[in-house]
Amino acid sequence: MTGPSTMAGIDPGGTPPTGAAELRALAVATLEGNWEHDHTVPSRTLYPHQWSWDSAFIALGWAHLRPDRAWRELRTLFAAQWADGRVPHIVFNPAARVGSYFPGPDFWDSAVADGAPAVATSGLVQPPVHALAAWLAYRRAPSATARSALRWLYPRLVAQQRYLTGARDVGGAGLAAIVHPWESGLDNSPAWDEPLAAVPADAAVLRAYRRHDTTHADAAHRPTDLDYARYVALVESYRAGRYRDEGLVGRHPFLVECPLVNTALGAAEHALAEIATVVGVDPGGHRERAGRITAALVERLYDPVTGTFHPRDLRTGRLVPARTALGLVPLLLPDLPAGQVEAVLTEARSPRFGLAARMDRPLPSHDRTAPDFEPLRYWRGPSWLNLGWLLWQGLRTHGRPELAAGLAASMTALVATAGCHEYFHPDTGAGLGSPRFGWTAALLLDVLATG
Ligand code: 2M8
Repeated sequence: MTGPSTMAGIDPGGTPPTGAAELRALAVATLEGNWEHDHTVPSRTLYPHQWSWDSAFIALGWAHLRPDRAWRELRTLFAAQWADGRVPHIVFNPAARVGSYFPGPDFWDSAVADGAPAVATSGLVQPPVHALAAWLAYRRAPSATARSALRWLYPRLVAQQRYLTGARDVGGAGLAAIVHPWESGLDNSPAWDEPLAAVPADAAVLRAYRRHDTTHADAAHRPTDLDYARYVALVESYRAGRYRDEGLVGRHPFLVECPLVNTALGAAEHALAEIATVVGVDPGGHRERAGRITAALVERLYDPVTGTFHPRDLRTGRLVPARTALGLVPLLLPDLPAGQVEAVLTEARSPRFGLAARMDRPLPSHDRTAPDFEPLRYWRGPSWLNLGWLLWQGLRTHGRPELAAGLAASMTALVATAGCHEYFHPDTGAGLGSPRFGWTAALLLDVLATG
């Protein structure tokens, strides 16, 4: 692995800059420092392999800078796609130090599955934001090379959708179910507490393994040992069935329909309709599927009583009561009905999330008025740029430029004050988690370039 590099005299670990040009240079230096021959690591310390949704966001950042790397990033990820269409959430770099991440390739043992690629991967997925990222990357930097990359990606993105709406439609209503909190990307969100409580595990499981995250990050910011034991137990359950999805009901203890995963699924069909037009395919089927996903999302995950979206626990049939930032993400869907658009905007502007044309504090990942809001623990309160970016896209899609500008200013200020951290304190804006974090840099570049 190469060490962090610097560009334009900017040290990604040094004092954060304030001007737009300096900020851009910091983001560029961060991406350059995390580039690893054919992909970008989220972080050199905590996450030394390729992560699926990180790569989608990161590709969008590269499109502003080195479009060749945007397409390389996505090609590397999709080269590890499984025969059933799933895009693994981690693609392991064989050159990375053995033991540099837990759970590593031995633990996942992807070779037990039929149709896994030659390279070692995890067996889970992450939110399918890749079609959207590929489409936006193309729009930001259209070229013949980009068109040919889209032609290569298109059937693979379609296969990804087919997997999620086929094998993963456990609830039978046209939405994808997740089998692990890691599949949501918001691993430790309070949204998963209730469904996770049903997963049998005790912290002793961890004595058989060694966590690495708490060596690189403050344990008080990371999931508890008991939650981590449940994460491990869930992987063991899925792996024991060789990562097959048939008959998950009854044998797998965590099955949830997540608003973010399913918003990404719908947004992907909208993006695929655009990509289809570029590559010369009829976009009609994608538009129809997008409409069906949005309708199912509203029908199954919107609660008219709370006025926001919640995950649905398929084992109990109930919506999970926690009001997290997951509830705001459906605004990304261009065909979200007006009633839900207004409801999400009301939720976002409430004291729970504080969205405003002039924001006094960053967007939190969880309801800041909730008793289980934790400003330091990851995904349970801190502010993340990818959640901000998804909401920012939604605000622009639904014609709310003042709110979009307020959110963009808040995200920019976070990096200007603290640097390209993984996440930020939701009150003070202090940088938390890993420094020099890939998607923070990439999405900042997109916000700065798009205004
Ligand atoms: C975090 O997840 C990994 C497991 O996949 C971890 O905690 O070790 C999450 O923030 C996830 O959304 C992200 O993709 C990953 C890499 O940045 O880190």
